[in-house]
Amino acid sequence: VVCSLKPASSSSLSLADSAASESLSRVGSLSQVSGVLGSQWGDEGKGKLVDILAGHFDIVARCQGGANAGHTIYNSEGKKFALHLVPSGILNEETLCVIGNGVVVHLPGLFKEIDGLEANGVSCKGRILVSDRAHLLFDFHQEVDGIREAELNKSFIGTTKRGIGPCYASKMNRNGIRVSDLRHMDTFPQKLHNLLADANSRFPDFNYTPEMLREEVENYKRYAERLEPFIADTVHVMNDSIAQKKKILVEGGQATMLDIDFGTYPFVTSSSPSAGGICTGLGIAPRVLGDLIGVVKAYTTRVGSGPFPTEILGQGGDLLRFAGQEFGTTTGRPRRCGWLDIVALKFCCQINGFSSLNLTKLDVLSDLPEIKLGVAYKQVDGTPLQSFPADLQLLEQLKVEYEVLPGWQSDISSIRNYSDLPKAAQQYVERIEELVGVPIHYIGIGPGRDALIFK
Ligand code: 2SA
Ligand code: GDP
Ligand code: MG
Repeated sequence: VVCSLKPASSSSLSLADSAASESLSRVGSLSQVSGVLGSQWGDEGKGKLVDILAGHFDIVARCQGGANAGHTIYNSEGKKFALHLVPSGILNEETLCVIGNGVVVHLPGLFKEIDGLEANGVSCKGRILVSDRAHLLFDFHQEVDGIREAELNKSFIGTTKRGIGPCYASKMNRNGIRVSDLRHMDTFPQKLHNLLADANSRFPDFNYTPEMLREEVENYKRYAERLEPFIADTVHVMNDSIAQKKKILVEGGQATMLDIDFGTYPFVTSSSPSAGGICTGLGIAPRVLGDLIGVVKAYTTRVGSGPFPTEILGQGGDLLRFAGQEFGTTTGRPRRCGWLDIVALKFCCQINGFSSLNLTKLDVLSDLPEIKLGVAYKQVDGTPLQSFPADLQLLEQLKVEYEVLPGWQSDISSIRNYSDLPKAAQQYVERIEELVGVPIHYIGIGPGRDALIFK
């Protein structure tokens, strides 16, 4: 039963002294190339951890996705920033932020984000590199995203309508346009015409006009000029930095359960948010990858359609949504809420080989008298499932077996040492570790920068 939950506060500021030395040794010992990846259906709080760790890394790099991502972070004064394309290392002045070849880049959106950061005192000049191999996401990709969703009618995916699927489709169709093409404005109009004519032939609701092409070419002449100082051969930058022993933190967007291969297809995004996407999206070798931290909410949320075995429908879900302020960072959509799904989490740990986990939003569960963990899946005939199934019909029908743990029913948001957490909260954390077989090294107890317990 979920009852009388309060909304989370965002009052935390800088790292508390008691936790500081512990945090420094833990964070300092992270591998030269480390990663922070989502291990549910997104919005686990990846941005917050990346922002906290950024000070210990020379580079923070995005490898996949685009402005569908919404990463919320707070600076030391408690000011809120919602990032979409710019990596969450941007608030740390010393960090170089790389947008890798695997990312799809909507230039007007990127410039708007940079302008917003600059207006709030965050200097971006010389601190952001955009891969010359990254694909450009045009306004028409966003329009097509909407048209496709409408065509799907009741089976719509629930995309962010940021044009992500259509842009990756252009990439795979091999008629996409890349950042490096902006350096050849003589051939750019023909390439864009081919792309728009292709969409025009496929979608009756898409009205391509010569005026549209003319306007967009003029826009992109200006964008090309503005982007020039940001453009880099980021594959070279990444590998050269590795050779120079610089430290790199990779920031995942979305999560493994939304992965084009491993997620609940077709209710997924169009990129690879799991570990494999790091190599393809940045051009770095698998052998250089070290620590990968899986970020997991103490419960589960999902935004958009698709199976969600541990979903809490009705009032229980509403209360969790209110307590956790579960609304999309990019679209503002209410997120569906449910219990922590251990079967899905184990599947994610397997695929990514996480070295540790960051359990986030433990504070949101603080008022519950009891908390459930989804520990096993059974088919309707009672046969247990060995792993997270591919079959969507099976996923919709299966029964989840729950373990019920006692709640702690006290405010934990100002606790900074693991041993000070109520016994029931420790029991919850340790039971998850035991079931999943991966240590939880970081525990989130609030949205602020210092609201992190190092275990
Ligand atoms: P898309 O737009 O093609 O990538 O959508 C496909 C599916 O992927 C989901 N998706 C996300 N899920 C959670 N968070 C995301 N980012 C935003 C946030 C979402 C928002 O941080 O809150 O604001 O609504 C994200 N991006 C993509 C999407 O819901 C579809 O299920
Ligand atoms: P991301 O996409 O994984 O970076 O996550 P989002 O930023 O979309 O959503 C996570 C939300 O939870 C943000 O509003 C964060 O500020 C907030 N958050 C992160 N960690 C915690 C935590 O431990 N407790 C609470 N209450 N909020 C958190
Ligand atoms: Mg998000």
